[in-house]
Amino acid sequence: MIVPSALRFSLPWGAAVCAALVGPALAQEVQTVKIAHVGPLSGGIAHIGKDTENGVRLAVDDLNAQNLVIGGKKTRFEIVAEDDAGDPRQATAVAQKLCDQKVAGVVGHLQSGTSIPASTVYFKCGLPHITAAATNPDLTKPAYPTTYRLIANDNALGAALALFAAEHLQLKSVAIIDDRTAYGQGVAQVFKATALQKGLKVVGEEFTNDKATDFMAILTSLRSKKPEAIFYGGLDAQAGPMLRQMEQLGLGQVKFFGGDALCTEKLPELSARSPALKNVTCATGGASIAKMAGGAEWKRRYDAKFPGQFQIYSPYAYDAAMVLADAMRRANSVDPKVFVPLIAKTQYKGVTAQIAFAAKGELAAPAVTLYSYKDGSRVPLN
Ligand code: ABU
Repeated sequence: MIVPSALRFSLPWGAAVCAALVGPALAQEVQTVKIAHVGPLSGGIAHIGKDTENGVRLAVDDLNAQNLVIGGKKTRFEIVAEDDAGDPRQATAVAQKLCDQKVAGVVGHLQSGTSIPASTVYFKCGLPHITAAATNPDLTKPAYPTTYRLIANDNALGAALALFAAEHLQLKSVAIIDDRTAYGQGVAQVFKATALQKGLKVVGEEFTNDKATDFMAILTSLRSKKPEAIFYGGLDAQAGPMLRQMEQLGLGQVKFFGGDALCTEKLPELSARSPALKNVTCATGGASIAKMAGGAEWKRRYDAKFPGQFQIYSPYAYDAAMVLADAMRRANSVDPKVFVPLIAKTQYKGVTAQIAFAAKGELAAPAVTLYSYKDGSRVPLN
């Protein structure tokens, strides 16, 4: 057959135009990927929950700016923000809802008491979750392939504080209070074990709960034991009033130690700017913003978007969302069944650190930072 020359040339040219103008739009169907954030958005530490949620919001915006194509589809990310109110039962209900909703991954939960029961729900439905804040070591004990932690755990936090008390401050006696939560009790036990190993005397132990506001009775009881320091395993919502009441009871010179959940930007306000704030040393499971490569620039962007809301773990929540998306990108799939096995093999340069996971989903090389408060602001000591 003889093809007329005009037609011979016009057909391929027409096809090329078609591919250039129409083809990519047709080929790149858009898919929406839901990443959930779960933490307490109500109750005493809603400000910490909001901070980590903000971290995920920033990550979702940054991911969308990258115009990722996964599995041949243009991929838009969306946040699903859920409130577990810091309550274990609400946390498992939310976890089941997210399984049913078929979100792709979860950043959360924020607390150990909520993360531990929720982790079993996620394991059963094959949904990955990465916590940016829950620190009880028990979270990773079952070695679920769906559970990851992006910060140091309480073994590191409690031990670092006890070593600081014994070796740096050369203290000889300490009293311990915890809030009976998985986190508070756990971090207090690690602190106590290391303190005893280092020769400190534990002169008194008391407990409270994570809703309490009046600590006069337990502080009065501890005052008679004359501790040089008090360790509190609990949240900033209790630590703030506790510091104020220590001052009122004449314990204003007693050193005060605590883990990450009280080591917030809001602690000065919660303590009504008590002079006892100057005695606080607290530990968080990661590097300070100043020590993160690109941390200052990230914080500038966060503050511009969420003024006055930074607390502790939003950069880790940001990286947790990025790690989930990175596994999807490497797997070329947004299906958890396909990309979950790749999370364990993560090598991701995040804002917070170079991220890789050790066995059971713990971070491979977590940092610990100690902080104190000067002139009403939190400042890193290392
Ligand atoms: N790690 C502080 C947040 C509270 C928790 O682990 O329960």
